[in-house]
Amino acid sequence: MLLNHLSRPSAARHGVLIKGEAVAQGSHSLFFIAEAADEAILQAFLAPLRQAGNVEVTAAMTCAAMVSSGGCEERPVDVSAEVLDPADACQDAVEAGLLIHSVNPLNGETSVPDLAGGAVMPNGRFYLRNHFDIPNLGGDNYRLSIGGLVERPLKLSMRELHNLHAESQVVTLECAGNGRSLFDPAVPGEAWGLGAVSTAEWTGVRLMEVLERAGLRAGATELTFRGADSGVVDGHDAPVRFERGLSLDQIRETDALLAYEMNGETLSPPHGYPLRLIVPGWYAVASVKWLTEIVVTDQPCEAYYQAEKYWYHWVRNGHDERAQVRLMNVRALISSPEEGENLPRGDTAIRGVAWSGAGNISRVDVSLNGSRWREARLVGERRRSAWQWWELITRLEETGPLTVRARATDMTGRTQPEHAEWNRLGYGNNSIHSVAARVI
Ligand SMILES: Nc1nc2c(c(=O)[nH]1)N[C@H]1C(S)=C(S)[C@@H](COP(=O)(O)O)O[C@H]1N2
Ligand SMILES: [Mo]
Repeated sequence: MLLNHLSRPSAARHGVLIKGEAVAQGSHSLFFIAEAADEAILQAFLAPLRQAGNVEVTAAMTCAAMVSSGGCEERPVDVSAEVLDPADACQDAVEAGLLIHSVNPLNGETSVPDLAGGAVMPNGRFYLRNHFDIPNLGGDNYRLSIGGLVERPLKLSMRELHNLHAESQVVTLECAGNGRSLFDPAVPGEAWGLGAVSTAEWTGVRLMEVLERAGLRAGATELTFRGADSGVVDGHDAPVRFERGLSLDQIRETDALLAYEMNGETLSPPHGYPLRLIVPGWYAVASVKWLTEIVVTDQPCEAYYQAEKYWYHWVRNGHDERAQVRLMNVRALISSPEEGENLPRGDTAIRGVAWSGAGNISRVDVSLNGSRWREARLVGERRRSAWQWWELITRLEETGPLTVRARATDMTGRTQPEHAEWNRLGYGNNSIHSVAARVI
């Protein structure tokens, strides 16, 4: 009851705008930033919570600091010059409207109704997924080093990278854990709702171009990408770096980019400043941020986030089966109506986005209250690695509950399951999205 009361539509009905929220792990506290015309409105809205526990209201700035410290309790933070202050980074994310899951590392998702809008997400509302502290790299001293099985090891400054031919690509990034909280039974890991996905236009240099400059030596088949971030993980005494690998074939197939701009702005520190990898079509774990080093080898990468995480572990007929997490599954999300929304009778537009790592979207079908699937109209440009807008105009004749479901199919014929297959670490959940609204 209280959670429903705290939902954004319910808050809006009370004249309260919720701008961000956080739950401190291990302590039964909920923090959020809310805006209302005056404090009395806010206090009235909070009354049901006061019956269940303690409520404290403080001015917004202080409140943002509380949101930040709330997530920091368990891990002491050493704020050195080389990492971003977690409280500042969190405050920015809260103010931009991200739903904060944890503060250190900073993780926050885009709110699904916010997906409605332009072809790309504004940078501030682009979800954030970090495993460790956010490196605060200086652009002037930065060098990208390329070594291993190459003819000419390189150390490229940002100026040198900017002097190479620039390319722009609109690419959707989705966290492999997006939708994890909807798996039943529950799985460990960041409990993402459905908003760990966003789209941006990325500008930078084609990775192949840089590799050609370095010159690949005979036998070179694999690359390791090193991020500047590191930290302690379960089962390892020494801190591990964030590192991922790709084969040369995978790089050629995906046309990976070394990006320094996001939607025309210099990459921000939380999104990987000054340089990140963008691997179109792959779950975003492949798109290493704060990229400082590329090592060319003849051996597949065995780093922690390659070998121990980002594997599907299915349990099939009592046996474990595994496969590496790679291309994004096909998926549609409904951005309008939003959960719990009241729609007037008459004409309405059902809208959302759809994407797939394996190919363009060929169709999106919508079903209302379990009726037959009806094909939605695909809106805007078809881009290979970016989400596709879709819309269905329909007439709502009867009042009462309205369940909206949307299902995408891609050019390779892949479509969405009713329930995605459960796996131990909760990756790739592309179950058909369902939204419960009401016609009034
Ligand atoms: N260096 C580094 N790169 C990283 C990560 C990270 O923690 N460190 N997280 C990865 C994961 S799991 C995701 S989903 C995306 C998130 O990118 P974003 O924060 O720009 O949305 O970055 C990927 N690249
Ligand atoms: Mo992710």
